[in-house]
Amino acid sequence: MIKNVETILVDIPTIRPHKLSVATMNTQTLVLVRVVCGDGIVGWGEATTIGGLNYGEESPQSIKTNIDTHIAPLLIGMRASEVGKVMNKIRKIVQGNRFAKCAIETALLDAQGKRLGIPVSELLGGRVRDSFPVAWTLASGDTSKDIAEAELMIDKKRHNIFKLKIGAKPLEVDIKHVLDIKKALGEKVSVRVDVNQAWTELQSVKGIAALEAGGIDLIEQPVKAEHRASLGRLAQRFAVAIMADEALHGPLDAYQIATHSAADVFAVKITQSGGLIPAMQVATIAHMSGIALYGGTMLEGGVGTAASAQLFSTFTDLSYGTELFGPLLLTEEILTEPLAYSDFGLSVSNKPGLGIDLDIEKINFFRRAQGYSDTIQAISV
Ligand code: MUC
Ligand code: MG
Repeated sequence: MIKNVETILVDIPTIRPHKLSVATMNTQTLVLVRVVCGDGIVGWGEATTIGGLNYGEESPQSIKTNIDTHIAPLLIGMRASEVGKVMNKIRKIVQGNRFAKCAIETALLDAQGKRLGIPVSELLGGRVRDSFPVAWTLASGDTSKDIAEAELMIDKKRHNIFKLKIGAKPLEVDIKHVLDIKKALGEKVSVRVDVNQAWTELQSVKGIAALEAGGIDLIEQPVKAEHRASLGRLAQRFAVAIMADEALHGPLDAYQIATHSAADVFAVKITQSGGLIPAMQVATIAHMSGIALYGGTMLEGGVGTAASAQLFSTFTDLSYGTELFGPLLLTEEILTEPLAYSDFGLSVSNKPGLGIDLDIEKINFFRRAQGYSDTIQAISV
C-alpha cells in the first residue's frame, strides 16, 4: 500500500552559469519525490525543469504544489505494486502535468524494482546495453572558455560529443562561435547545436546551411515547438540531421511528427514525455518510423538521470547517444555513490530499482525551507 508521498525542493548551484536562449542557470532546483510503501520499500522520483517557467509549462513550485494537493491524495492507499493501475488513475484524473506524473511513475518503478530485486530496465522489457555515450553542453557564453572546457573534458575522457547552446545572440555571431569551436576541436569530436526554438524558418535556412557546411552533426529544435511544418521543411531540405525536442510532448506528438516526416531524430526526455512508459512509447514510434533516437535531459540530478539511463538502456537504437550529464553540472552530489561516468559514457546500474541511494544529510542541507518541515528523516529499508 502507498503510505506517504513527499515532495522536496532542493536548490543546487551549477558549476558555472549555464546559458540557454531561454534562461541563464546559476542554480538547478531538483524536485524530488519520495514514495513510502506499506512493505517498507521507498521509491524515489524526480521532476526537474529548466529556469522556472522559461522552458516548459511546469515550474518546480507547480510540480510540488500539484503533487502535494492533487496527485498524492489519489495514490494513498492504492497498491504500490500495481504501478499500471496507479498511473492509469492519475492519467485519467489529472490533465497535463507531465513532469509531475513522471516523478511519481519513476518513484513507483524504483519501488517495484526494489521489491522484485531487479533494475528498472528489466521492468521496461530489458536492457540491450549497459553503457552509452554522454554529450556535454558547452554554454558558458564565451568561445575560448567553451574550447578550454571541451579540451578538459576530452583529456579527462569524460565527453567527446559537445552540444552548443545558441539562439540568444545575432545569427552571424552564433555561427562564428560554433564554427570556431568546431575548428578548434577538429574532426574527432561531434559538435551539435541546440537553438531552443529561437530562430524563424528563414533564419534557420541561413544558419543551418552554414553549420552543415562547417561539419556540425545535429541541429536541435531550431524553430518554435508549434511550428511543426517548418521543422519538417528544414528536415527535408538539409542532409544534416534535424532533431525535435520541445516539439515532443509525449507519444501523440511523436506520432504526429512521425506521420508528417517533421524530424530526423527525437530527443526523448522522460519528464517531457510524461513518464518512463510514455517515453518508451515515443521511442517505439521513432523505431517504427525510421527516426533516430537521442537520450535527452532536463538537467536532472542523480535520480532523474538514473531513471533516464534505465530507460535509454532498453532502446535498440540510440545512434545519437545521450546527454545525461545533469549531475555533472551541479556542485553537489545528492547520491551516496555518484553515477558511473567513464570512457566518454555512463554505465547503467544493475542494482534493484534505479540502483541509487540518496544522501539524506546533503538533501536536508540544500532543501528549500518550506515552512512546515525543514528536514526529512532517513528511512531504513
Ligand atoms: C535542452 O533543450 O535540450 C539539455 C542539455 C542542456 O544543456 O539543456 C538541456 C535542455
Ligand atoms: Mg533541447
